[in-house]
Parts: sequence; C-alpha cells; structure tokens
Amino acid sequence: MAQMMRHEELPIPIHSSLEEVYGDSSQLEEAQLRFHRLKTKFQQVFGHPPQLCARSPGRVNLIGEHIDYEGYSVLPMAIRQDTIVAIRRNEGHKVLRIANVNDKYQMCTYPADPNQEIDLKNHKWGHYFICGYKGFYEFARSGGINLGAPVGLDVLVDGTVPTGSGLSSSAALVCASTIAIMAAFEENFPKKEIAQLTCDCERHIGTQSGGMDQAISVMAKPGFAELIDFNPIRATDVQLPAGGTFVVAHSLADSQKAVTAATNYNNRVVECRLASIVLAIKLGMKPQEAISNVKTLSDVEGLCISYASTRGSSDPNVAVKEYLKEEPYTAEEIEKVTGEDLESIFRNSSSSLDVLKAAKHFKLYQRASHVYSEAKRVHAFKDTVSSDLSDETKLKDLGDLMNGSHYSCSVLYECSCPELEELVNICRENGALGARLTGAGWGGCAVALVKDSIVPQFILNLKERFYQSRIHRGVINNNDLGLYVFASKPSSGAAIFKF
Ligand code: NG1
Ligand code: MG
Repeated sequence: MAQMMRHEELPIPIHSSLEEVYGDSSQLEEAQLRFHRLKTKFQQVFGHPPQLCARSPGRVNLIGEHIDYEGYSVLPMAIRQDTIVAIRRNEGHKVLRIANVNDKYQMCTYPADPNQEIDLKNHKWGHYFICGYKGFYEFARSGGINLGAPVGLDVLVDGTVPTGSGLSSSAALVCASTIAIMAAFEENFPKKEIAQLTCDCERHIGTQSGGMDQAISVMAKPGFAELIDFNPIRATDVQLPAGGTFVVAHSLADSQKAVTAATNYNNRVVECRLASIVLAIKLGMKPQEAISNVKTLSDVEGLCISYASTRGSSDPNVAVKEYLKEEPYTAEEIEKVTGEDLESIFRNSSSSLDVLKAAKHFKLYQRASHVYSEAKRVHAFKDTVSSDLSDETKLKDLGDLMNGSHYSCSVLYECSCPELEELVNICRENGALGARLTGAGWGGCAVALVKDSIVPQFILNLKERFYQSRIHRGVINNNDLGLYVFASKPSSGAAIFKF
C-alpha cells in the first residue's frame, strides 16, 4: 500500500494562480492588486519582469514561548499577513539588488558572494535576504548541488507582516527570500529541510533563535495550528475547537530584537544554557562533560529521566527547586560550580560574549522554571484540543493555559513590558477567555482567545480602551487601526508562484 508522505516531506507547492493560496474572497482581490503592483514596480526598477515570486507568512504563537531554542515543542499558527519576494537572475552583473515596494526601505546592494559576512554593527533590512542567500548556498553545497559561479539577483520585496511586533516579519522575509532564491535556481527541497536551513541561516543576523517561526511559515496549512517539534523538525496539525477566535492586538511598543539582543533575547538563551550546565553538574555529571555536551534544558530533562531511579523523580521542575537558588547568580558563583570561566565556556559565540559583558547577574531558577512549565502547558494545550471535552470547556481550559503562559513570561522570564501588561489586562476585562504576549515579547503583540460571538464588540472595546488615547496622542493613525488589531484564522504556508 502506498504510504502517504507527511506534509513536511513535500516540496514547496508551485502555483500558477493566486486562488489556491489567497482564497476567493476580498483577500484575493487585495492579493491580485499586490502582485500587479509588485510586477509593475519590478519592471520599473530593474527594466525586466520578475522570473517568479515566493511568499511566506508571519505567525502568531498560541502557546510555547521562549522554549523552541531549548528543544521544546511550540504551538503557533500562520496569519494571513505575509512577505512576497519577486526575483530574477541577472547574469549581466555580480550584484544582489534588493528593493522594497515600501519607500521606507531603501534599496540595499550586496556583492553576489555567498561567503560574505553580514555586517552586524550596521543593521540593514536587506541583511535578512542575505541570511537566506547564504543559507541556500550552504545547504545546496552540503548536498553536492553545483550552482556554478554566483550570478546577480534582482529582488523586490512586499511585506504586510508588521515589523517589531512579535509576528515574525523577519522569518517571513528570510523564508520567502530563501524559497525565491531556491526557485530562481530551479531547485525545490522538502519543507522540513527548508525549515531547518532558514532557522540556521537567520542566526546570521545575530539572534540565537529557535526554529519555530521558520517552521510554521514554511509548513503551515490553512485551517490548522501546528504543534512543531524539533530535532528533527516535525509539524502535527492541530484543529482548534469551534466557537473561538484568536484576536491579535499590538501593544505599539516596538520589539527591536536584533538591536537589543545582548540584554534581552540572547541574554535569556545564555541564562538557559548556564542553568542547563549547572543542573547537569548538580545531577552528577562531570563539569567538563556538562560544558561540552549539555546544550539545552531539554537535554537536562533527559538526564533527569535517566537518573530517576536514584533521585526518586524524573520531573525537571523538582530538580530546579532542589538544585538552583532563587536569588540571581553572579558569574563567580556559577564559575565555582563549573570550574571554568564563563568567557571560556562561550568563547566560540561572539553574541554570547556580548551577553556576558552586558549582564550583571543570571536568574537561572526563574528561567528554567519558565521553560519547564511552559513546555508542559504546550502539551496540556494539545491534549485539551484532542480531548472529549465540549468545545466550550476546551476553550475555557485553553484560555486558562494562555493566562498561565503569560504569567510565566511576565514574572519568571521577564519578557513583557508595561504596554503589554496593560493590553493583556484590557483583553481579559473585556471577555477574553485568555490573553498573553506572543513572540519574543519586550513589546509587540498580545494574542487573546475570544468567543466568536463577541469578537466585533471585543475589538471595539480594545479600540476604545487601549488605542483611542494613542490615536489622540498621534502614536498611530485612526485609518491604520486594522493593522494593529485583527481577528486571525489559521492561514496557509509558503508557496512559489510562476505565472
Ligand atoms: P519573534 O517574536 O518573531 O522575534 C522569537 C524567535 C522564536 C522564539 C520566540 C519566542 C526569531 C526569528 N524568532 O520570535 O524562535 O524563540 O522569539 O518564543 O528569533
Ligand atoms: Mg523575528
């Protein structure tokens, strides 16, 4: 009997019309207009039409925050907002010309050199394209594909995922770029390979990200959220209960992750790594072995399981309570346990060394507690969805899990901000079953689970309670409100268009 291929094994779908991706509603009209403008502008800027286009969506993470880089499963869904990349190979010169339909983003040019280093001190939007460019070449070469001498590429980008919002505009751009380059070279790889390579290559930007955003952007299916597992990357469809809608609302605080990495995102990655090493040593591993082999808190969970018979518990949270102290650790205190300087432990990662320079102390207990409890909430969410409970009860339980996640992000992981706290509270006061920050945090969006029947009123209430005063103060324009607060259904993943 022929075995059905899992969808992550399949290549990126190639379409000749927009209907298959953008449906047949008002969304289709909008998409037709966008593609028409994109092609016209491409012709204007470069003097020839694009060879093809690739699109990849943003995402909203429903639950599982800051645990993908620790090896734990997450549960996001794709949103309809996406990035489209139009591309043409240009044998005439050896330059990558990357333009944007939005005049806010000036054209960036780079040499057609897949080995170039990205200038991290000088952040430019075009760097995300170069991540995909380098990633594609690295992957193709490792697979023995001969691409010949590098050629020029003409590229025009049109993105509708709000930037700095925790909706993964960066992964949408990296994935759409990588797929466009791949298609321009007439290659097509399985989705799970693209998800892995785009995750690896986005790290060229300097954040030590996990793979959630690229995985969902590449592998999403309309109508489903996805449980994403790592090592290896795998996506399992999650059909959300009827009667509930996820509303995404922007806190209007900008989350500039690439710029604040040393104190925010990468800082947490380093704290988790230190917590893993300290826990592994306390569990009985030799310091040198822990430093070389224990990379994530999920590795430590593996240790807890193998030592369960001697320790009496396989629960990593028990180990956290037993072996880590609640007070923040100084570098010296950690070095007493590891027997090695922190600078030496992280000597191969310049972004981690930046973290060490900026950090005063390390909150190992809090960060590890967040990660282990959040990992459990993801599975509880998935189990609730697939249980026999009524849809009504499911929705209520999912809301509670989302609230628990937010509390943990805010108090233990400290990745919230005053604007997000205000917004999440307003969501709950106005009938949300649950509300939480989504994405990296420190700004960006909240996601609220709301009963279908109250969605329009809920959005009106948010406008009045959260956005009205900001419109008065000129923070945003009334006409743009739809960009900042919207109901979202699970949308489709990456695609290639050849017309
Ligand atoms: P956003 O919110 O898109 O910056 C980041 C990471 C994810 C994940 C979340 C937190 C990137 C590209 N993405 O997302 O991998 O760790 O934060 O759960 O850095
Ligand atoms: Mg991002």
